[in-house]
Amino acid sequence: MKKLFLMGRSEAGKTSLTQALRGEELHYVKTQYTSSDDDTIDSPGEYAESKRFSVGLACFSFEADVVAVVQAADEPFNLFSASLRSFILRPLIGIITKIDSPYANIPMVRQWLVNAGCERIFLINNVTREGISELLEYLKEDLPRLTMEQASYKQSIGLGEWDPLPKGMEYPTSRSFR
Ligand SMILES: Nc1nc2c(ncn2[C@@H]2O[C@H](COP(=O)(O)OP(=O)(O)OP(=O)(O)O)[C@@H](O)[C@H]2O)c(=O)[nH]1
Ligand SMILES: [Mg+2]
Repeated sequence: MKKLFLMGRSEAGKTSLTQALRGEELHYVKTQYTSSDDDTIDSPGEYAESKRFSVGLACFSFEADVVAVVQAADEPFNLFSASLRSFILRPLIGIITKIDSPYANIPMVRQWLVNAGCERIFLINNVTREGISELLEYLKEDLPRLTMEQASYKQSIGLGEWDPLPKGMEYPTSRSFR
C-alpha cells in the first residue's frame, strides 16, 4: 500500500477522505496538526493557506510514497501554483472531493490540478463513497524499491524514482555505475 500525503485547504475533505478510505462512518474532526497513521498523512488546511506554513508541506511529503492535492469541487479559487510538481520529489495526484456539491465546477478544478502537474486525477464523493474504490486500487500497489545506484541513475537521465525506465533501456551493471 502506498502511503498517501494529503494537502489542501481547510474543509476540502481530507480527513473525511481518510475516514472513507478506512471504511469508517464520516465524523467531523478539525485537523489541528499533521498526523500520520499507517497509510495516510493528514495535514491541517491552514498549512496550505499560509505562505509561512506551506513550506512544511514539502517536508512532510518526504515521508510519503505519493502526494495528493485535495480540492473540493466547489472551491471558488485555487491555492496551488502551476507546475507544483517540479519541487515535489514524489508522484503527484489530484483528488477532487464534494463532486456532489450543487456548486461543483469539476472542469475548472480539474484544470487547476492539471496545471499543477498531477499525473492522475480522482473524483470522489466522501459521503456516498463514489470514486473511493478507484483510489484504493491505485494505492494498493507498493512503489518499487530501488537501490541507491538505480535511483541515482534514474535521476541522471531526468526521471523520477517512480517513473518506469523507457522501453528497451536497462539499469547499467553495477560495475558501470562507478
Ligand atoms: N457533500 C460532501 N461533503 C463532504 C465531502 N467530503 C467532506 N465533506 C464535508 O466537508 C466538511 C469538511 O470536511 P473535512 O474532511 O473535515 O475537511 P478537511 O480538509 O480535513 O479540513 P481541515 O481539517 O480544516 O483541514 C465536513 O463537514 C465533511 O462532512 C464530500 O465528498 N461531499
Ligand atoms: Mg482535516
